[in-house]
Amino acid sequence: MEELAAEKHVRYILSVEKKKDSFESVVMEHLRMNGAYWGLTALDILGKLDTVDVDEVVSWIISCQHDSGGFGGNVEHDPHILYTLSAVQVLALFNKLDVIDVDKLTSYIVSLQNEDGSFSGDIWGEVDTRFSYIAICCLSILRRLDRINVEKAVKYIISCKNMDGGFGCTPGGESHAGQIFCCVGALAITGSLDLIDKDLLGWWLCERQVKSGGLNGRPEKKPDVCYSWWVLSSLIMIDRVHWISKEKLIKFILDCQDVENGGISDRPDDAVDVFHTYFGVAGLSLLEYPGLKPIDPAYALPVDVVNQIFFSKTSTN
Ligand code: GRG
Ligand code: ZN
Repeated sequence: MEELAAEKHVRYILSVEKKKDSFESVVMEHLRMNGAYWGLTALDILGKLDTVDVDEVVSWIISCQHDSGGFGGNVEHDPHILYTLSAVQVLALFNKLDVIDVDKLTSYIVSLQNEDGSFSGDIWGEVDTRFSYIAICCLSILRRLDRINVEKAVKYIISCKNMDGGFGCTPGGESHAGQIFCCVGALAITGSLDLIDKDLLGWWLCERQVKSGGLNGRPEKKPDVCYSWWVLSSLIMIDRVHWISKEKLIKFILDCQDVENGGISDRPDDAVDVFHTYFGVAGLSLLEYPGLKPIDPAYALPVDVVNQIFFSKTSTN
């Protein structure tokens, strides 16, 4: 079996960051905040975050915060809750959460909660369980969960639960592994996992493993490395990870590497990108692949970063 080409992946991630005029960077312009989270978290799991200029990243993040408190995907881009979580996560990686205006950020997220407990992604109002997860994850990291109505937020998430045990983006929406990660993650963070039928959901999730060892996101779909995150983290949170073959999944992820130039793709022989490189490395971390830092399945941050947020002596509430 191939081994993890860790050094090559580090070099690939650093090169994408430097090539700001490349095709991938131009396409990703509006997603730069998410890209920063994917690349930097992967570097941290690989033990190489110290190769990054912290001050440069932090001042760029600060320049993406708006008066409303929310963050844009890049300088002068509109704020959205999707980029706001990435900004908070990157600052957490560097232990720099104190550089931002937490009250303003908190009030931005609080303003996005709707009467039924759901969350909108920005002022335009689209509702999705992705945004419920993001709001809950962000506020938990900032230790401000008490500022929203958690009970209603949880009730809304449960209203998106389907007969097959999975979750969709709104009530009645088809079960999808990405939405399941969001709903299970939000329920884990709020201590509400007892509201899930773990055997039923575990059954749906473990059926996502296909012959090649990879996982898909819905029945009849192709396997894709990013589901090594969405499905696997959910299985871990509900304590059913032993229902899939870890060895076969490790092999599938390793088969998606570009062992010459670094990077990981969605499936073997496709072109690599930072998104799948991150989810491949994060998936291997969840699978306890040697040499990688462990990652927390609910917060999607390295375990030592999460511990530093919640157990450091200097942090106050
Ligand atoms: C901190 C990890 C982290 C996430 C933040 C944005 C977000 C919260 C979660 C996104 C969850 C989600 C919906 C993921 C799915 C992404 C994806 C691969 C969508 C493609 O779906 P389809 O159905 O593709 O078009 P398939 O794989 O079914 O062909
Ligand atoms: Zn994918």
